[in-house]
Amino acid sequence: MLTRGFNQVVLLPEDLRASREDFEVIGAFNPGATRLGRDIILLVRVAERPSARQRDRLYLPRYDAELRQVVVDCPLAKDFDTSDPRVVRSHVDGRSRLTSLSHLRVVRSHDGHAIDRLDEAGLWPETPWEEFGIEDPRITAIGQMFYITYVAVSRHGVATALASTRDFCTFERHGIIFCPENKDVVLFPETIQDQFAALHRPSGGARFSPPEIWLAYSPDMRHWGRHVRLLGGQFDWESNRIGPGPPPVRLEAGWLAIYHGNRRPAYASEVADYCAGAALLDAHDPSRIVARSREPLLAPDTEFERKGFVPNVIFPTGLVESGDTLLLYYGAADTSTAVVEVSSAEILKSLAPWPAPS
Ligand code: MAN
Repeated sequence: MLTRGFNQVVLLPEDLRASREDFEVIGAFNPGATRLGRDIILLVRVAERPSARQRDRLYLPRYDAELRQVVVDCPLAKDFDTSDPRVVRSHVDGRSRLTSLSHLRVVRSHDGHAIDRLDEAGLWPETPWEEFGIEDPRITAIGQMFYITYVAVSRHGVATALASTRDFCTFERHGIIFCPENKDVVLFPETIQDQFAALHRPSGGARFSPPEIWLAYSPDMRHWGRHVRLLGGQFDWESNRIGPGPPPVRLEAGWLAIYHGNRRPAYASEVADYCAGAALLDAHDPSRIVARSREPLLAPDTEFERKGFVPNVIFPTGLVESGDTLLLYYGAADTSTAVVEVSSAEILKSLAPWPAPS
């Protein structure tokens, strides 16, 4: 485990006003991060839900692309499995719904810690593929452009879409780039042998799909191929789920890719800890792993990581270099945005050579 530098919450749900009077903000978390001029920009996932409560009903928000507005469905609670606070599953037709609806909001900071401005700008659900919200953005700067990969959730599944911006005031959408089930797609900030490269996490829960991170290439960022399996959940702390965190960052030693791991639950309704780990990938051929974490780099520890909408979650999504230090942004307990200062040298020192010598 790393010695943590300055580690703090930078944004809480109560810092944001809900988009409607009958909604409440329950999460401001899992942010993309980048530098723009002198500022650090965070593109934060804001999760909202109806504030109405009635014991026998659920209040499930969704964006209706035909009506072009958010609507709330109120089915009977007894018809759903409600053991996971994030998602409920119908006993009637087996379909799943999210309990909140997320959009993405721009936040600015001059030092990466204090929030100076909460902008109105951002990305909101707009298409049928975003019916249950847009989540967990990652930002990659390439040339003058910032590319944003984000998770688009709908009745058709969990997909990844691409958007771009120059200024974080206006955004251009480029549609779905990885079809369901695929999320946690992160773009490398440089081309590799003249191709764009991405890490992605296909088919989380399908019968023959263990938790794995894959690598893919593209000539234009829209069409992806040359898929290769990069790494799987090898250790207990990453035995259930594993997925890319922030976009990889180029160090002298190679590509540093921070990811999340989630342990297999001990009982059906448990959501076990989400921790952060890292891998060092070869600079010229990122399909080659040089070293990786055997133990979590960061595990839930502070009160704000241990308590919240989903307790015991560290979900890293943004990374900004600041000299030899890295500012690592993460969602804490699916509730707030936190930052921790970590030294890249210390991360590298913590990694074990891979494949492990026999
Ligand atoms: C899933 C997604 C994330 C969330 C984690 C932890 O991967 O819902 O958005 O942060 O679980 O709950």
